[in-house]
Amino acid sequence: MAVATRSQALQVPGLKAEYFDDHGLRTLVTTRVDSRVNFEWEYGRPEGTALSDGEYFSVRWTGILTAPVTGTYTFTTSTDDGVRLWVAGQSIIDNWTYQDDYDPLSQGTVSLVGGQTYALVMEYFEGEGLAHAQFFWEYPGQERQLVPASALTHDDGPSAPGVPPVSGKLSPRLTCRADDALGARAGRTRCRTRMHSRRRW
Ligand SMILES: [Ca+2]
Ligand SMILES: [Ca+2]
Repeated sequence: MAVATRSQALQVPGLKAEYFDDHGLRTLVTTRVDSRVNFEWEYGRPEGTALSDGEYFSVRWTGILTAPVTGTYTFTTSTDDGVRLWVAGQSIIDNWTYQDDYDPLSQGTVSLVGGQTYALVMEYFEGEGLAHAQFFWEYPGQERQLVPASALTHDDGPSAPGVPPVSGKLSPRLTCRADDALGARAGRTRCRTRMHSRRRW
């Protein structure tokens, strides 16, 4: 697959962020710029958006990632609930499922060249209850950190080339229950999933 190496000419800081008022990336209600992905929404509605509430929404971040060094990059997402990540057109993380509260990390690796820029797409959905989304990287000489705003830009245009097609398909609705001790104690519903986070090393 072609690696998207980009010109700097039309790039502006931050990621293009599209917020959808459903958990399948269909009903776009707000488009804005997010400098990076580091959100703890808890039970609330994401501030600054037209989402109806903090349940059943989704987000697509698109932009351009600048690689500081040459080497193997490990990308890690921490999300409640589902997440998909593409870098340079490659699927790095595909965990479009309801996340276990205690195991929200998804991970994947890709080799990048220092000084080059790469197309980036991160998609996320929230089902019910708590919600958060964070995006980390690590690479030779750099321990895991949030991907900083300084590494993220996007094209100031109607669409970002290199974005892979989005199916919008969601796994069958899984059973949510509040009858386990922890969920009851926390006053919240937990969603059980039979799938575990997929890790690719
Ligand atoms: Ca919620
Ligand atoms: Ca949730």
